[in-house]
Amino acid sequence: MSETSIKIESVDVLLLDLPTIRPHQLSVATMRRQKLVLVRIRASDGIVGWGEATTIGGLAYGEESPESIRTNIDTYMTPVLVGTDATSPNARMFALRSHLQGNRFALCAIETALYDGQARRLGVPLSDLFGGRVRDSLPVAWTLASGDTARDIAEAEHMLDIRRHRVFKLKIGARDVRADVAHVAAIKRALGDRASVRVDVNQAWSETDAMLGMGMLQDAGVDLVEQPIAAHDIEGMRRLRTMNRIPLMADEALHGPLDAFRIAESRAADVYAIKITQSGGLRGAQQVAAIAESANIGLYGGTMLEGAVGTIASAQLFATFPELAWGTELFGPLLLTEEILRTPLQYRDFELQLPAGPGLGIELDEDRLAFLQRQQH
Ligand code: MUC
Ligand code: MG
Repeated sequence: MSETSIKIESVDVLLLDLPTIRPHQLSVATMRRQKLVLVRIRASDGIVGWGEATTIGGLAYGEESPESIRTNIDTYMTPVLVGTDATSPNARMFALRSHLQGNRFALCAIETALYDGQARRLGVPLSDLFGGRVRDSLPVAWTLASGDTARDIAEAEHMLDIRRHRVFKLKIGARDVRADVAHVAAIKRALGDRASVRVDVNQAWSETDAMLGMGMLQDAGVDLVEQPIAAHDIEGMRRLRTMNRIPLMADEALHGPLDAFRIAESRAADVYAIKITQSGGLRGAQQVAAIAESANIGLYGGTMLEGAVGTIASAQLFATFPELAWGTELFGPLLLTEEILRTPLQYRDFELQLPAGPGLGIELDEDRLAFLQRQQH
């Protein structure tokens, strides 16, 4: 192993609390704002790498909050990183993992920033460090989550008109099963074959709710049901999968390669929602994809509603997957009212276009970041 003289000089965590374009209702939280967690790593050769550890609804979705991520990075991770070789993300992540348990989101942000820096140093897109792209753009679903059927239909029609999305994921589980299914069925009836309609229950159903709901959703023409029951209930997911014909996608149940292996072994899902944060980083997510591919499980590129950094980091990795049958939902930046890039991400013809430049291929507007941070105080 060759040590270079290029060292990590600083690791900064920036929290950025931004309004959403409309309330975003999930069974676990209603989001009116999103708190981005950005990580910036500077190296002694002047290269700066960026990563993101954004989560949903404080502690409502996962066991790391924006504030705990910042504290844990500042207190326990930065001291392990500063002064060490900036050019080997693998060596750095190995060293970090031998100092701590868990903290998948924080580790993802650090790993992404190290890979971004190293790819910029080498002058290649980040995807090249994961074997290279098989596609230059990715289909992107949109989540209809206003909580109002007519408003959701109008929003979907608008997205179809402007050719931004033709796959819609509906957030359900907060209401009674029959009321939720009626809402979904009305949207599917209005959109017909012009769109794929899917639902995300975010673990809200019991197994009996799910037995009833999945049958009715299939009859309504819905294409996919995401995480209908509790994430830990792999046996219940296996039973639901065998008793229903509508495909079942694992989301919260997937915390990286070990879960991917366990769920594949139990045949408890048809599709995996791969998220780089939930997988503990890009390499973990690549391993989840490899397990899914070997087990004939379909892939879907998931999001934690990150801003531009986490979104494009995910896109750089997902673009290297040979099979991505269910597309992605990398729309996070479109849910926010503020732009933090010098050139916004390009969404057109129902797809997110991957940038060609080195590293993540984006340039953060640091003046804008500073302005938005000042506004919060
Ligand atoms: C989730 O559970 O999938 C992804 C899209 C969205 O609207 O919410 C997230 C979280
Ligand atoms: Mg989900």
